[in-house]
Amino acid sequence: MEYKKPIGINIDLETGVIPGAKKLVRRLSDLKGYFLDEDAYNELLKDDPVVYEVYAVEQEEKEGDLNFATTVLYPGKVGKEFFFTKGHFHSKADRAEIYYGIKGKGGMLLQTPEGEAEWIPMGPGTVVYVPPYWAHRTVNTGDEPFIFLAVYPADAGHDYGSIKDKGFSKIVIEENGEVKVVDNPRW
Ligand code: M6P
Ligand code: ZN
Repeated sequence: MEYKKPIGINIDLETGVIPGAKKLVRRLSDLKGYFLDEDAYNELLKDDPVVYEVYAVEQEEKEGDLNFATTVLYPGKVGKEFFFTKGHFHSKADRAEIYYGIKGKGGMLLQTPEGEAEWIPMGPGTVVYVPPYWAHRTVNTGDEPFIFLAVYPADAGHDYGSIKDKGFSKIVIEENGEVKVVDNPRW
């Protein structure tokens, strides 16, 4: 039997960087069609800001193994809508996931395949259990980077399809200086 080497690694709790991890950068241009306010989107696109970065340590897509990743989700809004991650179901839909808040302020939108949505506020120390079958998207509702760790089965995969097309049934906006989770008018 060949055994893999264990990994022990320190996350930089200020920046979210995992040394040696694979880095993925998502800019606003990668999120075309995701935000409601198209005029605000196109205006902001001139600068094409980085919306989030992911530092992932991933294994072969095999049952039983685990991946982990930090996400650094920058503060910002497109119109009234706070910056968010794309959001996905798992390709193997019954795979669960754990998130752990490290820095900043935000939350997670979760949704069943039938469109029942839940909002869970997150800050440093918050653990979120994403049950099997729930789509999940994180949102930065603060004014500094929102940083968190995610641990997920190596064979979970990402299914972006229906979220890309329809979004979530709820959106997270700022109105009169308040964070509000309201029905998505396009749903
Ligand atoms: C977390 C994990 C990753 C995911 C990332 C960004 O770190 O859930 O699997 O890729 O967030 O989210 P998304 O893939 O939806 O853009
Ligand atoms: Zn996931």
